[in-house]
Amino acid sequence: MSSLVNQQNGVFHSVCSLDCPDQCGLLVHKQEGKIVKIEGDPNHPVTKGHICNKVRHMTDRIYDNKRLKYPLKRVGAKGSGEFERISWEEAINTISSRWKQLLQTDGPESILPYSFYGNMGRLSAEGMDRRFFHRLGASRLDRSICSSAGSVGYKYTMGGSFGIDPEDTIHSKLIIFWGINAVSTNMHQVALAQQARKNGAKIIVIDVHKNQTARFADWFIPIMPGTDSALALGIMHILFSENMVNTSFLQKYTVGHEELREHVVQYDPLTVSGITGVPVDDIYKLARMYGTTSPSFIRIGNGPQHHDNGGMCIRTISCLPALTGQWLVKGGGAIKGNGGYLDCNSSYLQRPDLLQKKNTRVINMNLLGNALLTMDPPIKSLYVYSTNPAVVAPDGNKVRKGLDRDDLFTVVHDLFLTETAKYADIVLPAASAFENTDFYTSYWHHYIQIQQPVIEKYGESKSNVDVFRLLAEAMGFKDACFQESEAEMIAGALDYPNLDGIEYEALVSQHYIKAEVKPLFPGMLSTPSGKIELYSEKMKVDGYPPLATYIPLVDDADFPFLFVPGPNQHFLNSTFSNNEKHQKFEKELLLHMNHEDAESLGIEDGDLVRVWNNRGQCEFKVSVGDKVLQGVVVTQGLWGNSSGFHSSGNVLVNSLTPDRVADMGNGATFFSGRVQIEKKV
Ligand SMILES: Nc1nc2c(c(=O)[nH]1)N[C@H]1C(S)=C(S)[C@@H](COP(=O)(O)OP(=O)(O)OC[C@H]3O[C@@H](n4cnc5c(=O)[nH]c(N)nc54)[C@H](O)[C@@H]3O)O[C@H]1N2
Ligand SMILES: Nc1nc2c(c(=O)[nH]1)N[C@H]1C(S)=C(S)[C@@H](COP(=O)(O)OP(=O)(O)OC[C@H]3O[C@@H](n4cnc5c(=O)[nH]c(N)nc54)[C@H](O)[C@@H]3O)O[C@H]1N2
Ligand code: SF4
Ligand SMILES: [Mo]
Repeated sequence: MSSLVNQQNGVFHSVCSLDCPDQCGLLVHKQEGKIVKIEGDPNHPVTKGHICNKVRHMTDRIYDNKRLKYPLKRVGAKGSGEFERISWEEAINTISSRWKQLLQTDGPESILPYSFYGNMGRLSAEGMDRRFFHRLGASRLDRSICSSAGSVGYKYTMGGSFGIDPEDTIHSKLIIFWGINAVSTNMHQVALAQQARKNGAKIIVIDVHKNQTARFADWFIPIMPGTDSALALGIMHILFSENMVNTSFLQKYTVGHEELREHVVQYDPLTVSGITGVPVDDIYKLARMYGTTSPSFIRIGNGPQHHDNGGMCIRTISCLPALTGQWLVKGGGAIKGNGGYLDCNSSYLQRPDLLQKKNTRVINMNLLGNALLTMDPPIKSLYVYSTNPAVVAPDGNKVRKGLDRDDLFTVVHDLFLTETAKYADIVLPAASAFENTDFYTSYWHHYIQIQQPVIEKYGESKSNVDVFRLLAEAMGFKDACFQESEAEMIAGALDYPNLDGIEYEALVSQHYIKAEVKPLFPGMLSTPSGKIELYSEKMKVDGYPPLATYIPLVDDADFPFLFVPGPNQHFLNSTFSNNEKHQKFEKELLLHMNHEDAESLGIEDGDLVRVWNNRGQCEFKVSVGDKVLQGVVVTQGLWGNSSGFHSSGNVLVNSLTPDRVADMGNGATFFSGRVQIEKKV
């Protein structure tokens, strides 16, 4: 195939491929075939030339000498990392012959694809791969590790992933970052908030950790993990009892406000304070600020939904803007996720028809350990791409034990020899996003963007699309869809009512195009009633309380601390955790602990501690202070054990996290685990 890469030196338009809401427009500088600099595209309407430090130093990752250049086969024990170079031909032959054999002996459902959004490109993440696995009839994966609990919860209230246009939030007068570490994870929302602040807006952060975002706020409200729905219900209690609700909005656009008014009587500030740890006076102050400031905007993060009660929690928070009628005010309302606006023609892209209506089993990605260890009939082959489950999936010891199974034939396609790849039989080198053609749809702003290859593929690496084309050919799949070019796939995916008027050629010449977004109100939501459902009959049918309700976390175990291991600033989940520069930026992994707790355990700042529960144990350096409430400990970042710093013990935080499934959407409960701690001697 002739190269599509522009051979010239120069500056090329690009887009950040990482799983980050901001989806920045980039300018990539190339000299003599190599990327020499990555900067923000100043003309991008939302990201405006500013990018994070991670991606400003992305060239270090692209040309990291640890990057995989050619296919490998395993020669040592699983997990040992001993591999030998092989050709692509041998790699594809090994995989396809093994799979053909499995089709005969165990059937296609013995093969499990396992992927996530390591590259957000729609073709890379849910294009040729889906076509291939549908045609194969493999087990299907429920990709529920990130935001599915909250998405389902939000949908019960609002009908789908639709919030306000973030560009409007410069008009907000009150901005609440609720369980989102936006300074690290959504920096352009912070930039917009900063602009709003110049016009007099106040910024509140509600979090379990006094992190960068909390320190940026005008007012930080610390809360006990998993109790946010109680706080939201307490706010509703005061809004109703002090008559700060917008009755005409409630009557016109909502269902169930009378039932809700009666229901929230039980969530009086004293009761709520006892649950949340937020002082009574602060609950009043917060409710009154929210009830009297307009426009008010809530940016709902991932924190509250990575809990046992995460779906209900987001369902509850998302009721708030309706009570004060904020959805009608420019800059008022909420954003949980905006993915619904940029839906594309996924039937075309993914071809579910190739399944031929076979009802193949669906496996929850959060239960990978269980699936590998106990599923009957068993999974005999695992194909991992664009994710690193040995580090990021919950109950990591179980996951790694599953990956260690001798009779499991594992293929991993990645840019690096990740902790997961070390368990593979065959490792395939992946091209970086800058080496591929793809299109990108943000789940926060309303722009759709295109990536065209800037550089030649590194070594012998290949894109996801190319690998699935090869596998389709080797498996003898003759369907025309496996021959389609990237341009054809993109054009087909864009053929969708949502994206009316957005064409492939236009994207190529303009780089980013804003989808035409109809205002949510006045209009019909996609809830059963077409209105905001404060009372949801559908929830009742689905077995949930129809009104927003505080449901305590599951009793995880009799250990004293709730363990909240979130992401950090300079990694993107586990991406960059293996790149030296990013490790240096991040310095080290700390366990944040309240000074009262530390004192009672005889632990001092800087001590090494052993942290354990019945799932596993880790070793961390402690930071003692006032950044977390008593009974809560927090770490940041999905580090690998080979990250090379102070601790010689295990630092894979997911060794400690539960693989219990959240209340909705089969979601993850990373932040609902309990641990015990002792000073290491
Ligand atoms: N720099 C960087 N950016 C990223 C990522 C990254 O790894 N690094 N990851 C990307 C991805 S995939 C995602 S999903 C997003 C996630 O980004 P966010 O939406 O910011 O989610 P988290 O960082 O998981 O958690 C947000 C905050 O919730 C807090 N929290 C935990 N439990 C609770 C609770 O019960 N109540 C409240 N109020 N707060 C709680 C945590 O302390 C944390 O500060 O970021 C994306 N962007
Ligand atoms: N303890 C704890 N665990 C968590 C979280 C947490 O907050 N706390 N967050 C959870 C969340 S929200 C998420 S979204 C998940 C994310 O977890 P993952 O989806 O596993 O994200 P990454 O760790 O960034 O791994 C992505 C991998 O994809 C590879 N990759 C990148 N581009 C391509 C490509 O084009 N092709 C192929 N084949 N590979 C590519 C990268 O090199 C990298 O190894 O982690 C979850 N795990
Ligand atoms: S990771 Fe997020 S903030 Fe950083 S460049 Fe990519 S989209 Fe922008
Ligand atoms: Mo995520």
